[in-house]
Amino acid sequence: MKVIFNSLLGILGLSFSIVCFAGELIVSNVKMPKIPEVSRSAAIYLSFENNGSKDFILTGVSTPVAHHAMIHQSVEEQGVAKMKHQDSLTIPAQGRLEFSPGGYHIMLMGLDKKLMQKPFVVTLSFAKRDAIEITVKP
Ligand SMILES: [Cu+2]
Repeated sequence: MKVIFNSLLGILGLSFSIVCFAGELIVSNVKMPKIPEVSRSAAIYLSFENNGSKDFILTGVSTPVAHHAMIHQSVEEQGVAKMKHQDSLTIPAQGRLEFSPGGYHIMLMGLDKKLMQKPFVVTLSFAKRDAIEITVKP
């Protein structure tokens, strides 16, 4: 199984990561678009797939490479683009939740650019569940 997993990653070019949590929650398509040299903030996008019978409630994010990490939703109000902080988000049982440009994203602010030169860990916290760690490749 491990061999198959590794060879799949090879074929697909290591541009994403998959984490299985208790065989129920799958995190995939983890992406962080390139940011300008001077920028100290970045967005991360990913996909959640909940194959379990109970909701997962995402309650927070953290990473050692940023002073602040939070869950945001991009919205447009009266023609003005805004980002709204989300205290929690539900990944419904047998459902999906996509973080994508123009919608939900993990927002990193106050980046440490040195730490970001290598793959880094982002911890996702859930209500009543263990946290999981994903690896983001800059
Ligand atoms: Cu944001």
